[in-house]
Amino acid sequence: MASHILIVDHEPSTLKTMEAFLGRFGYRVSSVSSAEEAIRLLEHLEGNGPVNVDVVITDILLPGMNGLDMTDRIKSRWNVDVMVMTGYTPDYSYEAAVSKGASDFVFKPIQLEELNLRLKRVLRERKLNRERLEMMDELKALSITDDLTQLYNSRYFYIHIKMEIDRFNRYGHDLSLLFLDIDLFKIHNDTYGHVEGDKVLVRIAQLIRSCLRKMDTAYRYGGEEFTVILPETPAEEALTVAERLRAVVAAESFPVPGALAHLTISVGVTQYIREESVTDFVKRADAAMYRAKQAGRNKVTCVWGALNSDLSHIRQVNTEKPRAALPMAEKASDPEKSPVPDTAPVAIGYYFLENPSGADISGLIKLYRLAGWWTDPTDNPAMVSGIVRGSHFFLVAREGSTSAIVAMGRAISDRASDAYIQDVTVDPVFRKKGIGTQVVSRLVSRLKADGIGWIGLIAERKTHLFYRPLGFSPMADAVPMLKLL
Ligand code: GH3
Ligand code: MG
Ligand code: MG
Repeated sequence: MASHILIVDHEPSTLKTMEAFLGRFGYRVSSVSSAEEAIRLLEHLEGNGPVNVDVVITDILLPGMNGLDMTDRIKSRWNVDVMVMTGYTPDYSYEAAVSKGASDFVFKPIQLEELNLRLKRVLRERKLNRERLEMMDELKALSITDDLTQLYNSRYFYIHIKMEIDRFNRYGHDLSLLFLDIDLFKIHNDTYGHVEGDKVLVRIAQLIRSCLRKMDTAYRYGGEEFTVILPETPAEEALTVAERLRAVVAAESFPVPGALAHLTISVGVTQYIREESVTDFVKRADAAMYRAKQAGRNKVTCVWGALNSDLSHIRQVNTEKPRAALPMAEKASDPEKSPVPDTAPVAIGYYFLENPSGADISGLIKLYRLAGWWTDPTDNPAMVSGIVRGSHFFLVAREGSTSAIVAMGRAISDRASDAYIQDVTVDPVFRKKGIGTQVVSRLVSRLKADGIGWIGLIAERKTHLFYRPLGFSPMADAVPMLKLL
């Protein structure tokens, strides 16, 4: 069924243009000219069954109630996404829109093809969230929790991980798994007794839960072993989560009669490999955890690639001295000095694109498709060429020997002092070589040289961590957006 978009703007000409444009893409479009009318329409729909509006796109400056207050009202009552549009005004900020629950923010004058891209992203997230909620509801009916820790049990772990693997096969989103085991827990039990040991399990379960995002799920896998499923998360990001968990547990004091005990965990991290079985996936996470034990415990170890394959490589984090005085089977490496190993070095050149050739356009369409942002009828050369020309800077990375475009990123600046970097995409074959970071940092340098002081980066949430070292920080949890201060 076509997505239903409600446009709120008091300019009849804007309404007309947007209606015609979105209608061309097959959306069902309604429009009203004030916030009050929009709310009345949603109330009317509610009276007749579930509200079938998917996204409201609203101007901020409206005759009565403004767009931000309307966003607040809508988000508190209905499961409808809101995108906010605004012209240049110092009165309303991106942060203000986000704090009211807006899913995205677009500057006027609206670039229609950009609006369509952003709308697609909002709709895609919406679909994923809806599916996840439905899946969660189905599973709630089963007996799925562990009585002691109130985490999910291992039975549910296996049901859920199979579902996430199915979703991986459909959407191709990264999927990572953590395997946690309490270090030397037997000694704790032997020293303080089983009841005290149980309290530790309960507390560690709480700590795990407190470190996770909404879509992540934690399980008591066995006695003192836990697993965490991280959907839409690459191993690099899962490593960060694992390291946070490790550090939080290591910093915790566990009260025991007359004393405070300290405990640590060892964590294995791995990412799902297409086509592999659930067993292989879980085994690899367990093997990664075992390596963390071998390396001295209180460590995080990530295994990339199938075990025993040439592609498999391992990285350890946490260079803290282990608490357990056991021999180190493997030397822990310094994460700063040993980044994710590269497969083979490639020569890459970076170029600002102004007049794209036919081959360039095909390369860019390929990248947009790979990013999953681009579907018919938008992938036409004229449209892509328009995007290149309409961007403040459009940067591409070319592979040296073939000149083929393997990565891109663009900057758009709607005001003299602000710019946004977006559409940063690297061909999967060329990932993990720092190319995306180069694209972003070169765009940043050019924008700064242009005197632009505020640079935002619109990126998929899962790629945020890659750009942290460039100085970007998340602006809000709700929106995939980073701000460079
Ligand atoms: P390692 O660092 O190698 O994991 O050492 P460990 O002592 O944790 O490992 P081992 O597998 O030898 O022992 C696991 C211990 O976990 C055994 C048992 O005392 C404890 N344990 C397992 N399940 C429970 C439980 O439900 N409650 C309590 N209190 N302890 C448990
Ligand atoms: Mg164990
Ligand atoms: Mg243990």
